[in-house]
Amino acid sequence: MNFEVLTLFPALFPGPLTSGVTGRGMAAGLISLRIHNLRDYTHDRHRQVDDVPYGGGAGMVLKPEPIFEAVRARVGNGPVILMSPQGPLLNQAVVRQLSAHKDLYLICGRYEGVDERVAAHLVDQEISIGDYVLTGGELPAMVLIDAVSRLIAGVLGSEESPKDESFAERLLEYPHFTRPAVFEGHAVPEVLLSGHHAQIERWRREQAADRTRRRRPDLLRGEK
Ligand code: 4HQ
Repeated sequence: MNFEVLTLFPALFPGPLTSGVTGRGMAAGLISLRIHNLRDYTHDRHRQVDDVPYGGGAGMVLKPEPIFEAVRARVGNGPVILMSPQGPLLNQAVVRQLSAHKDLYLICGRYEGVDERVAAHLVDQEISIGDYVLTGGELPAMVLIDAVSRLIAGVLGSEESPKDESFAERLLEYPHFTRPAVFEGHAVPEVLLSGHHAQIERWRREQAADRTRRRRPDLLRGEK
């Protein structure tokens, strides 16, 4: 899987992606990142990537030309994604769909946003990582890269590999415990020490269902 990232802050990458599972995946050649500085796609003396908004108002808007040029210079034909709070929320179903592509193009905006003609005429999908306002699309792009990367074959070790992703998309996880069996007077649930695999399975299924009902009823209604 190859991620092509368009950004005004290339130094932010690969950043946290070099650590842990994603770092290993990159070192193994299972994941690659290519970072493109949008300023390299300007042609004027000042290498201007932004301009004042038509109609007035505060802040600057990213100009369309460098973004169109950077995307049109692309090699693969994977979808072009704009990280934006205007898009549908990223969830595990979207992550799974994205993981089927060989290349993804991720546009990271800054300032007040990106000229609307980018979203309207260049981008295949807008994706938001949540209903809050960040200073740029780089952290959202890293979130997307992280979530997609762990679904690429070989990136997770066989031990870590999630057996049933469809299950994971509809329910919260059951609680996990490790040693010691009693910590500061708090004991691990008996059943987990019993070695009775069928009972453990059942307990975990019940716990996952209970927690989801209590904490995230929206998941059970299929809203996500
Ligand atoms: N942005 N999910 C980039 C976000 C955001 C989000 C705000 C995107 C600033 C320029 N992106 N603009 N939430 O907050 O994806």
